[in-house]
Amino acid sequence: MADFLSQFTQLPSGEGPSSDMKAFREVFGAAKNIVVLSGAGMSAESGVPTFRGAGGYWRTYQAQQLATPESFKADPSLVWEFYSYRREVMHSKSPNPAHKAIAELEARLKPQGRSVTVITQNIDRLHHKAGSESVVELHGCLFRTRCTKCGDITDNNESPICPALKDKGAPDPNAMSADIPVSDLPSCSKCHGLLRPHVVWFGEPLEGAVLSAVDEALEQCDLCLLVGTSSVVYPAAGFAPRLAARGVSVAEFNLEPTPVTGSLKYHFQGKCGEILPEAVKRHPSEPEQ
Ligand code: BJW
Ligand code: ZN
Repeated sequence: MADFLSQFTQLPSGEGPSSDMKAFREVFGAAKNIVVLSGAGMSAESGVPTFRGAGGYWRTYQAQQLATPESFKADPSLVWEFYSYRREVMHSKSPNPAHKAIAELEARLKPQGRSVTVITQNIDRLHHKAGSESVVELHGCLFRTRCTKCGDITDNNESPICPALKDKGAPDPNAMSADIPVSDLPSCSKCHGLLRPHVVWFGEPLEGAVLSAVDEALEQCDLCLLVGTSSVVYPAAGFAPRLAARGVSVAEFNLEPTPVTGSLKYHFQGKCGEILPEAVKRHPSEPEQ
């Protein structure tokens, strides 16, 4: 334990967030309703590429270039290749120690009358796979489709999602675009309309029910763990500063500082798969199981 704590040197007071793990552990031990707000960095150690930075390219495109309704309208085949590739990649990916620590935390705190709610920007389902039960998917899910004609939303775990996308979507910058005709792209079983991934692209509103669930979780929250997000995409980027402004302790776990770091109580720099499990392990004040 001494070795683990010694890697975090405390910043002088008044100069930004603290990295005093011992102080964080005391706040953690007393928290009743914990919110975990996660981003792509949460899944990085599972081998899932993040959005921004060097790993965020597919062919010659930055991931966020393709995550727009305009791109889908202009070239649905290209955007489906991108999402089909990401779906196929996920079949070989598993939750990492950070996902597992959060899931175990929820199960451990529940009998104590304490809650853990995950609000994730990720669409990869790894929190569910790890066993987390209370999960709000802010930006949708890679394994759900929505009909562009009738609006029907369906779970879809098919591999490949349609015959025309079999073996397509190679991420190599030299890969040729498959140019699949719309009639051969995934289609609705009810009305034959073109399906799209049930995810939230730039410029699109988040679902009302999702935002209500977020409001409720943030309202109850007395400790927030902000894990692996660059905190540049709204509305998610506003959640932690909103809590911090209310005096709620927010602890950020990231490889680097982000635009919101300065407004938070704690910042722990490093890989979340290494730091989080130690940070949320059983506190001495908790009953032994
Ligand atoms: C590690 C690690 C390790 C790595 N351990 N850490 C207010 C102000 C300004 C702009 C706006 C605003 N409100 C709305 C906007 C516009 C826009 C926006 O925010 N733009 C900004 C870029 C400026 N927002 C929207 O358009 C949103 N819609 C909206 O607000 O609608 C309003 C509306 C109302 C009524 C009618 C119409 C509209 C929608 C945003 C949707 C975002 N969608 C995407 C794609 C989802 C589908 C998919 O996955 O394909 O969501 S974009 C992409 O970014 C994805 C992510 O969820 C999201 C956030 O990225 P994330 O998770 O933070 O990843 P990275 O890669 O950026 O960061 C990884 C981090 O991990 C880094 O910090 C690393 O250091 C760290 N890390 N390894 C710990 N091992
Ligand atoms: Zn339909």
